[in-house]
Amino acid sequence: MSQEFFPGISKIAFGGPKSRNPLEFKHYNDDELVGGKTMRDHLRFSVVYWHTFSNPLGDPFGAGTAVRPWEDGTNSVANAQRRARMAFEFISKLGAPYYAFHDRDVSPEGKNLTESHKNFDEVAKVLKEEQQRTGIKLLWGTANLFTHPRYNQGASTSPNVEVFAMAASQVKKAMEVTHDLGGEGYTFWGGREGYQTMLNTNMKRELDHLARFLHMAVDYKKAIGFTGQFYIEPKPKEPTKHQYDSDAAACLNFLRTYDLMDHFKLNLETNHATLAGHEMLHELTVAVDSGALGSIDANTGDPMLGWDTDQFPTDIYLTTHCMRKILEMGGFTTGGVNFDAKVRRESFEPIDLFYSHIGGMDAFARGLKIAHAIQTDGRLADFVSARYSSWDGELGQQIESGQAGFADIEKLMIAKGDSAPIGSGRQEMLENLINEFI
Ligand code: XUL
Ligand code: CO
Repeated sequence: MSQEFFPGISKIAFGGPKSRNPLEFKHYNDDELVGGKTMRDHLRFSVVYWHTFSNPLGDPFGAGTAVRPWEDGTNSVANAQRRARMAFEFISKLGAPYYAFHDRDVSPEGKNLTESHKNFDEVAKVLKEEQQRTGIKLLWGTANLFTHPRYNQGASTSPNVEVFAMAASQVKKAMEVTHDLGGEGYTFWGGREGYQTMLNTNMKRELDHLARFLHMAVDYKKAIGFTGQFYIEPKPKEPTKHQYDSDAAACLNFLRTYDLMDHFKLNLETNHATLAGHEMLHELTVAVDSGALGSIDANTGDPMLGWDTDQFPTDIYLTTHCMRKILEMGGFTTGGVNFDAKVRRESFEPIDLFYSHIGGMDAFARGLKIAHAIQTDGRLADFVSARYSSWDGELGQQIESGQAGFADIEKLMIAKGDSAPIGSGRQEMLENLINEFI
């Protein structure tokens, strides 16, 4: 048989809430039904290739610390192929049904575009074999348009047209490979699609180019018959000072302005929401209200650190609120809970990859069960409807339907003299209600 990369670790089992084994799930029980649907189908967990398999765990002050015995230290195709075998052993043992990648995490950049394409094909062959062997599926693919020095001033928003053309060629290839691997989606994250200084920036021209780029992708999607969902992933900054896809509302505005709404949904990431000064719940609500929530990149920041630390989510309030919104929209269709999260530089052993994912999966499994219980209980939703119930009366209906104007309203209020007193917002009572379930 082939090499075993995680000897001594067997398939992670469900041990139940009383288990004290750190290599067992306490809450994630894939076949267990929650509201008539398995946890597996509700959560659609996905492991990211970049942080989990290709990240040496360096930081701006220090070298990579990751101990990864399967790496031979070269940037060769053979090393990338071995890494792919390792990745599938990990995902299988973890029991996640999906994974996600960038072109350059799975395969090395070549000395020119042809060689990069060839490297990608050679690794994709192994990915395909491993997908078939294990049944693990590709949640989404994407192209890395931010690491290579050519993208230092943007990819599709670069002031240089040939940089745009390189980015387009890279995306074309990444879409083809994603399609060939049966990917259920394709993500656009504009890591350098923004600016460092407005002094040198023609924002309108850059946004026009970004839109043209995405329209080209939509056309090419049709040309190759790829039916996966396109996602756009908001993030306000980092690496650039300002990124155009800064938050869910900015993305929706961009998509509507450029007639792209029908072709994209949002892939929302918690740490990006907080960088934008929003709670994840805010971002989820903005997306769900526009029928545009596609998938989530599950992680969290550290409240003491202001940057995108991409930590594994362990906060039950966070996972509960994520799952409340996902249940509210009727569940994922193409998307899933994708762990765009990395172990800390201090957690450098291979086994830490297991602990981190098990914790994230358990936190989301608990969030799912709690969110389902809150939904079934109904008191929270009832409170919110009751809070707006005055709008269900005659005046409210006239205003909402557009029948009443300022003059009619003023006449009414002159007759009444003043508005009726408004009830308490009951924030603390509702916080206590959530705590009943946690
Ligand atoms: C970066 C980030 C990306 C995207 C995919 O902050 O979240 O990894 O998810 O390009
Ligand atoms: Co992400």
